[in-house]
Amino acid sequence: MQPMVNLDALRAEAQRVLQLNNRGEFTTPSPHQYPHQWNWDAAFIAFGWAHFDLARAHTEIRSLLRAQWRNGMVPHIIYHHGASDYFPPPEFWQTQGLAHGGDILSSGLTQPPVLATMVRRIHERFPEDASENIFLREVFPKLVAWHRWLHTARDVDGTGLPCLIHPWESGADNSPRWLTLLDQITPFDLPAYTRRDTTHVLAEERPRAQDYERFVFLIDRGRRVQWNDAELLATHPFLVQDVMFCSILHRADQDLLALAKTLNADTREIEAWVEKTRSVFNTRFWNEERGLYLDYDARAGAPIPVNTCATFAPLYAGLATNFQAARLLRDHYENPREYAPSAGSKFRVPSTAKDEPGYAPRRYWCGPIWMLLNWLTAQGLEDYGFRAQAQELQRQSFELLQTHGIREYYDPRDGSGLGGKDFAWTAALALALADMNLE
Ligand code: 9WN
Repeated sequence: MQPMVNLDALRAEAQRVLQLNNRGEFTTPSPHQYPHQWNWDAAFIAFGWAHFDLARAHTEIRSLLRAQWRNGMVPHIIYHHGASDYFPPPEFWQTQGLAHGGDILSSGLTQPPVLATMVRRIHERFPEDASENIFLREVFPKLVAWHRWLHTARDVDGTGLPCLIHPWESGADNSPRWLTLLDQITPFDLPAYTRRDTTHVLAEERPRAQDYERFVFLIDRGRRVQWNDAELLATHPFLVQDVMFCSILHRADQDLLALAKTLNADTREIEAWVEKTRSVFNTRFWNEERGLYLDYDARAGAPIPVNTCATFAPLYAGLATNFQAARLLRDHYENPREYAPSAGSKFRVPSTAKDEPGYAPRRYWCGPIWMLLNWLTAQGLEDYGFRAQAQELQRQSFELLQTHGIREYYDPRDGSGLGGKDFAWTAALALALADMNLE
C-alpha cells in the first residue's frame, strides 16, 4: 500500500525547516553542516519563502546578489557572518581585494544559475505587488550581468556554453562524471587543510578523501591566478561543459527573456544567447549511439562517457527533440538496470545510473536521490507530455519526504534519508513539487 500524501502537513513541515534555518538576511542550507549562504540553494529557498513571506524571499535574493562580483559572477558560497567550522573558510579562497571581485567574503566559484527562473516564478505569484515590481527592476540587470559573464568570460570555444572550473560549480560535486577526470589529476603543492564535513555526516555518505584532495587542489590553482577567467580557460587542469548546468542556464535565459519583456527592456542580447545555445547544444552533448546526453571535457576535447541523471536535464530546458526525449524515456528512464525501480531499489531518480561502475547508492552525488533532481526531471517530463511519469515521480518524491523527512538526499533502494537533516532547499523543493498540479 502506498502511503497517503498529506500536502498540508508537508507544507507546514517545509515552512518549519525554512524557519529553523533562517538567519535573518539569509538561510543556511542546514542548521550545522552548512552555516553560510549557497547560491543555488538560496534561489530555491527564496522561492520557498515566497509561499509564506514575499519580503523574506526578496531579502534572500538581495543578500545573494550583494555578493555579486564586479565581473558579473554570482559566487557559490557567501560568508555573511565570516568564518565558522565549515571548510573552506573565507580566507582560503583569497578572493578579497580582487579588482574584478566582490565586496562580501565569498568563494571564487559560481553555481548553476537557477536564480532567474525562481525570480520569474516569484514574480508570477505576485505580478501586481508594488514591492515585487520594484524588486524585479532592481535585480533584472544583475541577472543579465551574471548570464553575460557565463556566456562570455567562461566561453572557451565560441559556443557560449560556459565552462566549469571546479566540480563544485556543477553543484553535483562528486558525481562519477567528474570523478573520471579528477582521477587523472595528480595534485602537487597541496596546501594543508582539515576536512570538517565528516564531523557532521558519515564519511561513507560524503566524497572520498582523494576527491576532496582534488577539490582543494583546484581551489589552489584558481587562487594562484587570482581567479582570472582568461587564465583559467587557458591553463586550468579541470575544464568541463556540463549538460545540467547548460540546461539550467538555457531555461533561465528563457525566463530572463520573459522578464525583459515584462519590463519592456531590450531583449536582443538574451535572444541571441537562447538561439546560440539552441544551435550548438545537441551537437555538443547528444550521443546518438547511446541515446543520451554526455558532459564534455573541454580540456581534452572529448565527451565524458558516464551516464548520470544529468541526461534528463535537456527536457527541463526544452532542448531535446521529441525523438531524443522518447529515446531518453524508453532506453534510460524506464530501464530498470539504469533509473527505473528494480529488485531491491524502489525509488527514482538515482543521481547516477545503477549500472555505472561509479554508482554508490549512499555516497552523495554518486547515486542517492536529490529532490532538486526529482523536481527538475518531473518538470521536464511534464513539459514533454509524459504526464503519467511526472505524476509518479511527484508521488514517489512525496513518499520520500513524508516517510523519511526533509533530508539532504535519499537512498534509492529503500528511501532512507542521508546527509544533513532539516535541509532548507529540500523543503523549498517540496513546496515546488507540491505546486505542480499533476492530478
Ligand atoms: C560545496 C549546500 C551545497 C550545495 C551543493 C552540494 C554541497 C558543498 C559541500 O552543499 O556542496 O559547495 O561542502 O559539499 O553539493 O550542491 O549547494 O547545500
